[in-house]
Amino acid sequence: MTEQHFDALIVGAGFGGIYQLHKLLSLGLSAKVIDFAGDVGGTWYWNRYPGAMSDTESFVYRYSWDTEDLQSYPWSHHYVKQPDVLKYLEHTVERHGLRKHMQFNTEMVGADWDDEAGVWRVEVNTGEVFVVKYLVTALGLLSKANYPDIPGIETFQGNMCHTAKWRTGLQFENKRVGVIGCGSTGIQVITDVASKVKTLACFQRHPQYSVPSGDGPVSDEYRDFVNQNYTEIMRQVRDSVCGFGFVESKTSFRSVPVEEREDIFEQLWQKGNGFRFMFGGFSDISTDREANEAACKFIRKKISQTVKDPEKARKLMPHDYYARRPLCDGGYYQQFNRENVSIVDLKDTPISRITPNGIETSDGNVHELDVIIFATGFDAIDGNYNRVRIRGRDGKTLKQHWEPAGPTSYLGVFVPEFPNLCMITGPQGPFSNIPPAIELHVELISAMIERAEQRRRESDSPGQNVIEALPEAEKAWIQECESAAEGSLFKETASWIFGNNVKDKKVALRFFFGGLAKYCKAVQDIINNGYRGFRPLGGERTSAET
Ligand code: NA7
Repeated sequence: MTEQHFDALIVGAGFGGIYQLHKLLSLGLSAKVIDFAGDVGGTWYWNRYPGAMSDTESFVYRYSWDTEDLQSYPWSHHYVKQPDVLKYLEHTVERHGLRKHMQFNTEMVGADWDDEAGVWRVEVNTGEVFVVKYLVTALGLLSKANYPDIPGIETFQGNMCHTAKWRTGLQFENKRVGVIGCGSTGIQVITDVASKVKTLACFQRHPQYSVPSGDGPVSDEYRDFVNQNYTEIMRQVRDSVCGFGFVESKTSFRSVPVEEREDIFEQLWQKGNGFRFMFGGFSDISTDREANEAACKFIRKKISQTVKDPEKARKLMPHDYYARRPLCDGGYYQQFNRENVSIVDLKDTPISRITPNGIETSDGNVHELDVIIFATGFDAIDGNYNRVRIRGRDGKTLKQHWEPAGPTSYLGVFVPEFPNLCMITGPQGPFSNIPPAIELHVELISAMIERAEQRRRESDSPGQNVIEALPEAEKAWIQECESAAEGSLFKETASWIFGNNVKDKKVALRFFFGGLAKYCKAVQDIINNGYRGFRPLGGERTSAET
């Protein structure tokens, strides 16, 4: 068993791990990134399914900290597709000389805190053990694939693939293809493959509301404008609620005259983007039932205008709240005008089993297929944490800590009794565009580590210089998250955000819904108040003593 010693081990080589590595190296620390994958990319390494793209616009789906790169790195369209994002992350790693600090095909299997030595001992699948002061987990919000539990799945004689573990080279052209799931991923796959396959059967349990993405090539003038305003754009992102690069509306639905409301929805529809549609025209689509229903009605109208077959249109129309993570697409509903594309409404005829030839529904019909694509989502947020042993002070595992109430944290980053464990986008982090949320976490973690290291150098009791959230701080943050979600229709709508999508998973609030600006302010307040909520570092006085 080989031991490797570093100041920090970072688990995950996606957006979070890459930036964290860069930050820690620039602080003069020794650090290593490991990843189960064969190369960099995180989510974007695995999700290579046809049509995969970010639903955040290109200009804000990137790091803000490398100004020169921000202004010079090319992007051709308003949305970046999976190969573009992967290339961008590879480019960032090369540009900053990070690859030599990374080790791939290496999976964390367990991590134990050694309280006496003040280190984490991290076991990986290669037999090595990493002994580090800081363990930073950049495991990704959406990385553990959720496979459906359908009887007979193992008997299927065609090809099966989950979108989040896409096998490049999987042949679907001119084949009979079935897609299970119509969330963000399902609609992207369906939109992309519909014209390439022989037949496409879309197995849909709950239809979702989707609006156009508004994708298209970027003009030189647009790019010049963005470049000239990048500093202000990135400042606004942090000062906004969702960080999608537009200003959220402060206008309530009811304050707008009835005859003007439809125009606003139409403008949002034309402009594109799911988050803009939900938050850019009215302030209360996700909180006011009447406003929400008006948005639903508008989208349903668009579905009925787009989809020519009234029966297909009926099946595609959602009737629950518009309160899941908002979707956008590049022509999803239009695909159902193709003769070869059908929709199987699983509310009418649930799947009974998978047979060697296809999928059998409760009406006895076997939908014959050559390929089944599972677009069935993720065991999100805590899924990746619960499958490994992470043992903190006194031998308690993170899983045990989270068992009673669901996954909790202080600021989405720190957990009491787990010293020097720092999670990038852990549970109860901001519900927003992901890169800015990641940056905020990396910057907070780096500042905390820098402070602990400084104290360690100054103090004669280095073992005590650990970053550790206090239990009361975690409780207070849970409370903050609860209040921020108060009145949100998201809370009344089942989705992966609360863990409803995975059998036996604890249903709990997994995000801070207060927005990026409030999150930044909360962090700043904590720092300004003597790092409130953290165990004092060795030699420091507690707030009760000062
Ligand atoms: P989602 O949004 O969790 O969607 C998963 C879809 O799969 C959804 O339509 C589910 O239906 C469906 N599903 C899951 N299990 C089954 C079974 N057993 N049978 C039929 N249908 C099933 O995951 P995505 O990957 O699309 O998107 C996740 C996030 O990634 C997205 O929000 C973006 O942030 C990127 P249900 O609605 O549960 O009835």
